[in-house]
Amino acid sequence: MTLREDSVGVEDLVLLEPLEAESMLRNLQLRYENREIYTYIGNVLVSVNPYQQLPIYGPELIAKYQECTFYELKPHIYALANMAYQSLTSRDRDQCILITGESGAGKTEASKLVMSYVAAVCGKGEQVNSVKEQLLQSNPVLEAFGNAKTIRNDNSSRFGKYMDIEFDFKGSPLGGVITNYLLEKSRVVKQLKGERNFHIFYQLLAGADAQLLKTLKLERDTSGYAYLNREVSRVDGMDDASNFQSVQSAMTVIGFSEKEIRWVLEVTALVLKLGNVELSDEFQANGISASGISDGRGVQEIGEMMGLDSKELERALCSRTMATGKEKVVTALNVVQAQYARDALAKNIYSRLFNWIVNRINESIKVGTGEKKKVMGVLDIYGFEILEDNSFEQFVINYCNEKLQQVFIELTLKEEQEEYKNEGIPWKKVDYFDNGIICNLIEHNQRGILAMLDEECLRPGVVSDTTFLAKLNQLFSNHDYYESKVTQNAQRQYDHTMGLSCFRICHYAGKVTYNVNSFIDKNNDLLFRDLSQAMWKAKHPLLRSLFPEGDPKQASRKRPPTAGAQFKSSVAVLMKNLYAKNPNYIRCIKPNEHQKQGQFSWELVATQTRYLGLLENVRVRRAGYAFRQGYRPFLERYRLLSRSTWPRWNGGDREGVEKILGELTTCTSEEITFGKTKIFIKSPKTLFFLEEQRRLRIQQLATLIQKIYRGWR
Ligand code: AOV
Ligand code: MG
Repeated sequence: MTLREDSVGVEDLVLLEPLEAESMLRNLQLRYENREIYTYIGNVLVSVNPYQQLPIYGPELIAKYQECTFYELKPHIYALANMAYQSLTSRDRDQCILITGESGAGKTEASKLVMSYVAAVCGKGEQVNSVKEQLLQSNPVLEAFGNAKTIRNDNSSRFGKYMDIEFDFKGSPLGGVITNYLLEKSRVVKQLKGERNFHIFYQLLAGADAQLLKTLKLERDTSGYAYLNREVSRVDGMDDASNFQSVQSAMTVIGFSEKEIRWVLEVTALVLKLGNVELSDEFQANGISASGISDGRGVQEIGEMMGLDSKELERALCSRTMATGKEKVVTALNVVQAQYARDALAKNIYSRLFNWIVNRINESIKVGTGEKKKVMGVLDIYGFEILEDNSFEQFVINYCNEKLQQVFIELTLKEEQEEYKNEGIPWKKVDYFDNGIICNLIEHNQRGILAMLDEECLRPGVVSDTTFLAKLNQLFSNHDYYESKVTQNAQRQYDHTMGLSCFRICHYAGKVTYNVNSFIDKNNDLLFRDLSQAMWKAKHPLLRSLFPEGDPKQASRKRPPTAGAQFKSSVAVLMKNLYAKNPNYIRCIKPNEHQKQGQFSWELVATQTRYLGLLENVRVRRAGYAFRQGYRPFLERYRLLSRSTWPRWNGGDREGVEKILGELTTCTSEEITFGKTKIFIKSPKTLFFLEEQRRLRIQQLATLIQKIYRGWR
């Protein structure tokens, strides 16, 4: 390991001197410019997206990293994956790999590199290989249905993913479980300028043969579909048609039957076709407009494909049944409402299809409950988001990141503490920012923002985003991490960038202003009962199974949990899962906004390092001892510096290390501490000094050898 500060900077930020935001950035930049995209903070891996294929991956390097310990070779994702896999197998500790970073920072690529590393080093044999294939092939399927081109990333994951890979006692994979979080379903019906819908739609239209298109009643041309942004249909370097073939074969490898694949494609086609259902004002009575479907053929085809009378579908789209007591009242929807209903249906069909696919994959890769398993979890989840306009989605995403930061700090500290205890070194308290108060502000069971939102959603009477906001403003008027126009006015702090319908949270990563518009609607996430009932009547087996609540027998069932409540409980499950495991972190950084190689935007990286809390991470790590290493490797490295240990040393490892340090340095016990198995060094300077001495000594030895060699000649 190169511990000197040389042309490519330090390989471990813990050794940075002086430690400031600026020196940290400079170091990352220097390394990036030298194509060194990986840097450590202790055992945390920082990865800067190279936006180019570097010759640093593949079987040969995997083999190399497999044989070495963590710090022996250059920082690399393989070293991290290796460390996790080794502690899983040899120390029998369940592991999790947490990959965070903003959109386009390289999380998904990192998760695939980890998976490919593990697949390459774990077990062999026909059975094992088939499990590996299934696990690896889940990626292209989930990416087809869950990824899309956005302004930030041509292959952006629009869902969060956590995957447990399960191993037997020998370390061979048995299977796994995938959990998905919050698919961005609004994309199904609308995309921002320059963005695309989910990849699968384009793959299907480009890759299906004429026969399949005909059966699905689709046209090849993407411009004929209202749900597909007309201005972008292709992505540079992405071959939709050939990806379509890969997705289908991946589904087959995973275990989808031919029939199931057909169902999935049919439901996908249905969503596209729904977008083309045109609604118009059909008639006006008593001054109230009602909607009707203007394109009869389209709806006829959809009905046929769904196995549902098209009149029934039309009724469900254009009217709403309300039950008041025992009576049912049917009201006609106006065009805007009917369009809303149509889009809600399309979004629901698609997001439920996505969940169904995840469940179907899980069925294939599921491991029997009886077996004792070791688990490696891989989390690839959206990073902290501050957009120009932040809504409910950003709110829950940022909440999740707030929780992850909490896990991060707590587990990093816990790990440090444990190491000190194991090594018999006294623990000193470390000061750090505890974001528990912000988590609480959001998630408190009775008084948190999510609880307030639920209360508003369930409250009878007139509720609106405004009443919700008023409630928050009142409740949190004195909260240190909550701001609103109202609290600002009270404190005479006028901030004109903040609108009336906004509230602001001071997250650990920075302040974010949320606009409450549509919070209630998005949290309710209700589909008109007419629509779910109609879907349940459809004969299409998959479509029907997606709407169990449409079963009239279920009609009186309890209201489903709100989107916020669902998200909160899935985050809680995730946290419990993570706390039970040994964490390994990959912090991904996006170097520029243009998806271009070689460009390092100082500002952009500075913001991300702040969101990721990297400086805090280094501080925690350095609060005690910046560097620690087992006695044996330390002795091997610096043996040549002392006459006592060079050229021969017959004593114990620890004594050897004591001899070297005693001869070379005048360090106090404050600076150097001897643990049970490791030497702990407080300041990087001591280490740089040793490294420099080692470099000089090697030079000296080399000259000596040359002289002897010349003498011989
Ligand atoms: P993300 O997962 O963090 O974004 P990706 O993993 O999709 O980001 O990375 C974005 C793109 O960067 C990839 O498609 C690659 O082109 C490139 N890239 C990332 N990592 C590497 C690497 N190690 N080597 C070469 N190219 C890389 V998002 O899913 O948008 O949050 O929601
Ligand atoms: Mg991704």
